[in-house]
Amino acid sequence: MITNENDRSVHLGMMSEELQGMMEQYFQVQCRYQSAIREVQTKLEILDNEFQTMHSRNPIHHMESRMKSLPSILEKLRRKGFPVSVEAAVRELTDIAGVRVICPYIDDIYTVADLLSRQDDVRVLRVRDYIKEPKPNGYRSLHLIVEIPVFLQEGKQHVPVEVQIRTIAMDFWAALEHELRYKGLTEVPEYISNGLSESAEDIARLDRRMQDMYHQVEHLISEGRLDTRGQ
Ligand code: 0O2
Repeated sequence: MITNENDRSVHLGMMSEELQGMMEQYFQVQCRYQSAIREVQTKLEILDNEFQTMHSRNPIHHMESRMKSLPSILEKLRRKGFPVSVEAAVRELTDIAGVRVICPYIDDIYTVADLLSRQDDVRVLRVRDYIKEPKPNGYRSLHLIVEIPVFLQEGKQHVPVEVQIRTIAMDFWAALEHELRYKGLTEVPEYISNGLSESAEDIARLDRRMQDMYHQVEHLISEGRLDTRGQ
């Protein structure tokens, strides 16, 4: 992983003054993306609270958010063949603002996605279901690109936010896989990539098992065969 700004500017073939200029431009547009993250997180918190009131449990375990760094934005623009500028980033990229939602169970992922998508000021631009169709390396998550209105002094702006929704188990795998990938390895030995995709399968099995046990417990409670008075 490239961490030093100077290294990054060399990597991008850019003079540091040029990068500095872009940093200033990026700073100008950051506010709308940060506000969009807050809007999405607030919507999700409200949905989670309401769900808890109705069903006595939370479909969201926790949330994280991040703004894509400028060097990683510029790298992505170059990789995709777009002009390398802040204007192009705002025009072409939909993952400058990101919210990650971690859920206890697989069903919760689809519940959260559905409740968010149904809000009339949320426009779903794209859905990628890497749970139904995992990536070849085993990566699983539901990705939504949503666009939401943000009210700023200059007027209403429609801002895209990438929402990644996954279980605790999927998040565990993705975090460790990400760490391994960013060790700077140019090529991962086959037995490691096989190990990663096998671990992803193990984790998917575990997720399904936990989900089944949850349904069984719910069933027992609904039939009055489990005592919940201790709650
Ligand atoms: P970061 O640090 O999260 O910003 P592209 O960049 O074109 O490959 P695309 O098509 O825009 O990506 O979106 P995609 O593949 O639906 O999702 C990209 C994001 O999902 C990544 O962002 C990661 O956060 C996550 N992701 C996708 N595939 C993997 C994977 O195999 N392993 C892990 N750990 N995460 C993954 P960034 O920009 O790569 O990174």
